[in-house]
Amino acid sequence: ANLARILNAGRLGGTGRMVILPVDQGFEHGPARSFAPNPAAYDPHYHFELAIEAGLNAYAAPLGSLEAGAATFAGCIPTILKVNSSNSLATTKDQAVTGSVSDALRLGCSAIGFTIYPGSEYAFDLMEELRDMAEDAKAAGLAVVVWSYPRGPNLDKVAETALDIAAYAAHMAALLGAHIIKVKPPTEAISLDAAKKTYASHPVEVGDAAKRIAHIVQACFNGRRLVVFSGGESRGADSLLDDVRAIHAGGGNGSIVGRNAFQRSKPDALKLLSDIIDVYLSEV
Ligand code: FBP
Repeated sequence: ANLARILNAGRLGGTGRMVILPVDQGFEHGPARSFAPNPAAYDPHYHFELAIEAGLNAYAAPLGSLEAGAATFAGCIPTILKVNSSNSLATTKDQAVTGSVSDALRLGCSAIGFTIYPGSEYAFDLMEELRDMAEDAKAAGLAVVVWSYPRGPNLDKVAETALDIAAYAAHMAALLGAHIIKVKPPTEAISLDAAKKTYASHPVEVGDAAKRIAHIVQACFNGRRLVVFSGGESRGADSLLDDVRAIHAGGGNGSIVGRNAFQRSKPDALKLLSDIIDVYLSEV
């Protein structure tokens, strides 16, 4: 029922597609780097309002942000409590548990959100933490959203988004029991150097952007799990919309767009989010 709340909300309600606003960048990257481009975004109420006015499916954020808006926006939009967090001052590719299933229930959330870093020295700990939290979340009827970001000593920036690595990370999130899997849009395939004694995949057809998305969907149980793709750093609307068209054409379930939304002025963000939703409402 909680997954259905997300799927049935907003302008995309009932289509199987979704657009989510994630605002954990203040934690992950720092406040000024995240919010200085649009200072209104220092206020967590701003993000609730933006997601609601844009007709999005859900708003995802860490504990403090959801608590700050709970009294005002209760029941106005499905929320996802991000229950682990990293920060840019840290020296390890790890995440601290910063929220709980009982916090999510107290705040009326529809889901918990959890980041894993396949490839990190801490990947197994993160997966075991996710296993425990997902069991509790599911027992309480909450959906589980997994941010699966390949990251670690053997993965450079190119490998982090490489198609075969991204598909592997997405598949592990599905195997860990995620209802919604979140990855970055995949770039070209790359099998890691055998000399490094790390992952070397079966060759994957690189294809165009839509074919790459289709391969990620295939890795998420052939479409039996929902998969959404992040927006990344703020950039021109045309480039972001090209990604969204490829996600739509490749059978992805939607977008989770943070910086490209809240770092723009509100009218510009509303226009861009509306254009993104229109893509998902169009015929493939
Ligand atoms: P964006 O649309 O801003 O990229 O948000 C998606 C997201 O996953 C956030 O939830 C998270 O804070 C951020 O990307 C992490 O980005 P990175 O670790 O690549 O800097």
